[in-house]
Amino acid sequence: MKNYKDEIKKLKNLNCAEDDVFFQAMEEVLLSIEPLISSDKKYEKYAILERLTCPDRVIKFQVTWLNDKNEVKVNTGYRVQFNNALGPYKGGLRFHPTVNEGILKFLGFEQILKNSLTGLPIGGAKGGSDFNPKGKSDFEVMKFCSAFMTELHKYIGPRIDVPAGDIGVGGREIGFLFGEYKKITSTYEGVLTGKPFVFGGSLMRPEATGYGVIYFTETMLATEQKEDLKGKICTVSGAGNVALHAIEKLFHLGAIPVTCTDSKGTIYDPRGVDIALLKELKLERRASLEEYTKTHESATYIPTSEYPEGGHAVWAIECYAAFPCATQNELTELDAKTLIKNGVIAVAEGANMPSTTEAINAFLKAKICFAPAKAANAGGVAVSEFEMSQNAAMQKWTFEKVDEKLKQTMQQICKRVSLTAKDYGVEGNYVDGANIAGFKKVADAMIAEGI
Ligand code: NDP
Ligand code: 2IT
Repeated sequence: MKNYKDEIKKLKNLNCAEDDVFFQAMEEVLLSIEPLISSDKKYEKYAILERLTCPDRVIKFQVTWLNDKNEVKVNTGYRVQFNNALGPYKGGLRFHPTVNEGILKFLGFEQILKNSLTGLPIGGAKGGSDFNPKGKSDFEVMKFCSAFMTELHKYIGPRIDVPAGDIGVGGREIGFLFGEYKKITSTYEGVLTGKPFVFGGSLMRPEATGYGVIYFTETMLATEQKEDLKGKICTVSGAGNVALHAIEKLFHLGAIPVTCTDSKGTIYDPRGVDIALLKELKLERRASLEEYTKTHESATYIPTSEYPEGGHAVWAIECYAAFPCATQNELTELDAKTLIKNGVIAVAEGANMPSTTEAINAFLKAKICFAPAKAANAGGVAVSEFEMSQNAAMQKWTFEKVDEKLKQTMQQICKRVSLTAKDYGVEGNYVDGANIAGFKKVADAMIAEGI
């Protein structure tokens, strides 16, 4: 390859790589894998970079549904089937007003390498819609999900593409989507994961991503010979599925998680976040975090609008370990510098790409133990694959069995990432380790499968 950096610029200009967040995710990977690409001509010969940075296909469709006032509403639906070298396309669906093709390409691209790191037979995909579930009645969400599946069902199947949840898509939405798929196809099969337990869901899938992040962090801290989380102050962003369960597992280990956030503000509760109240507010009532302080005078609520441009209140709180679990680019360079100044030891990403490129570089330069999303949050998709296995075999595993397998998976990912970093001369750099290990497996499969 003549000039690697020029080649990256060229990839940015391909029509399949037009979006900022997608390029951010892609550039990080391409820079990490340079030593591998330069050392073996086969990747260039088989045009792996060009093939891996362009989705196999992008499906885009109209979703038309009726709201409770019988008004016609129109949204856009997507499924980005990125790469199936290792197994059926696999990845979540996001329902959020910001969803567009670029965001789903970034998420789908990350998913390929994340799924590869799990060691399980799953390819990478992502989908969703610009539909906003907030403020909608259950019947409106149901009608939207039915309309969405009317189109999506043509492209998915248990051996083809298996969607799951992500932001705005939890057990309720997966249930409605599954019901519609079943009705249209007259089949009862594991075409979606994250299903409620009563009809084919796996125990522990709701907990898996958050618990997995903490299992990964424990292993990383031990590998890097740092103190464990017991008794340590931790900060967490987000108040959804991933954040809630990361907070829960931190409590199990004797840590003290003191924050959570939603799109409107941050809660800082120095006594430790009240997990029961958080579940009630966010899972049952879908309410704003502002309500937390009504019953908890010890806590402070800081509205997002009150914090200076370029920084976030949650990352200004002193902590041993920080866990960004809300959304992409929510932790900036300014936030990273504040965390470092305040003595943070570890940062583990529960959300997908929550740290900006500049923030990651600051962490790496300061030798913070930094666990990138594609390694740290792979527990969710790993348990999704366990759900696929259970469905295919018509079995139900116990909570303990799934938890043990999740723990082992996270430990194995951590070990593999850390060893790969060492092998490539970047010991302690889990970003490069994850990118190289994830890429190598997919690329080698693509070469073996021919063009
Ligand atoms: P949820 O929808 O359950 O929760 C999302 C949380 O993030 C909410 O607290 C929400 O606030 C907040 N949030 C969403 N968008 C924004 C935004 N633009 N600005 C500020 N806050 C925002 O989603 P999950 O917990 O499932 O997902 C969180 C992250 O984890 C995402 O990056 C997702 O891709 C990633 N992830 C999820 C997995 C899973 O299994 N669910 C697996 C691996 C990664 P509000 O309540 O106000 O909307
Ligand atoms: O980003 C992710 O890994 C997810 N949203 C979960 C994907 C899955 O298929 O369980």
